[in-house]
Amino acid sequence: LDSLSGSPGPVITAPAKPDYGAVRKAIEDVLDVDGYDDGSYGPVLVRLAWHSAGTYDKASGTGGSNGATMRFAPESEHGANAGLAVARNLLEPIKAKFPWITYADLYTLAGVTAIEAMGGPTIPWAPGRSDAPDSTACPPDGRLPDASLGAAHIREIFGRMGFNDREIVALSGAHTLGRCHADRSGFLGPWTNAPTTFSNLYFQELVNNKWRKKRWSGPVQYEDKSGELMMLPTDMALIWDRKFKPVVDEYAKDEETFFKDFAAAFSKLLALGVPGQAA
Ligand code: DDH
Repeated sequence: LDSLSGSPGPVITAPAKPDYGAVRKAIEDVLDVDGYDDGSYGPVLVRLAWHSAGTYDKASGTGGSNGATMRFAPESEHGANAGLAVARNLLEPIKAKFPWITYADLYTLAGVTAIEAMGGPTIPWAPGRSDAPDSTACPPDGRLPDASLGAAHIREIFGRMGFNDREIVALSGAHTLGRCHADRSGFLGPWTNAPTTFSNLYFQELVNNKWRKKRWSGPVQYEDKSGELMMLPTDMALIWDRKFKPVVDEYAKDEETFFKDFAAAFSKLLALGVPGQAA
């Protein structure tokens, strides 16, 4: 189109065989940084992938990772996305080095690469996303879950994307990674004592630890006896709901099944609304 209109816009030609392995390697190389959180950008990259995809609405086919609309306001400024500029900015030099990859593919591939690098399962991932040119396709605010609510809200949010109870619990296991930041979400602290290792520890903590309301001036959250570990109200909903709870128990005992189910559910999440990858 540029040549037709006569304007010398940038022309980015995809290589004959795009080397996604090289992109993965570049992502791995920026993960570990002493002094950032628990020493890894892995968790925040996983959150970026999830928030870019978790806006999907099955009924209308809107939202989802295709388009990488989180680059634009208003989506970049949605409350749920506070702090994710850290992850997007981290990926900018990689986008500059591999200009043929779309932001939408890069954001999702970064989440997959981070999970695998942190010891998680192999996540089936395929390219094919394109980048929206502007904010027109940004989803409305409110499509991502509200941590202060309960099981009905969780089912409504994930049901809209097309997930069942078992998939919801599996996906929630991502909270084995990372932490809450007071200046991003208002909540504070990690869910596990190994927040840069992908494992079933989150489920073990939910089931085997004792949780009580934290006494503080912040939003309602739960803490264990040590005061070091936390759970959100939506995390507690997984053990308070009689349909979610047996799945939590199962994953707490059986990490292999959790890994298998998580890989399938996370892969499905990243494929929602992507042309040719419809779940
Ligand atoms: Fe989450 N999450 N998440 N989450 N999430 C937060 C952090 C991280 C909810 C709320 C929060 C998923 C589901 C839910 C990750 C991955 C996933 C924080 C803290 C809040 C709040 C943000 C901050 O302060 O920095 C709620 C509510 C739900 C829900 O299901 C009801 C899912 C499905 C995933 C996924 O990846 C599949 C990760 C990783 C983090 C840690 C980020 C970090 O910087 O560390």
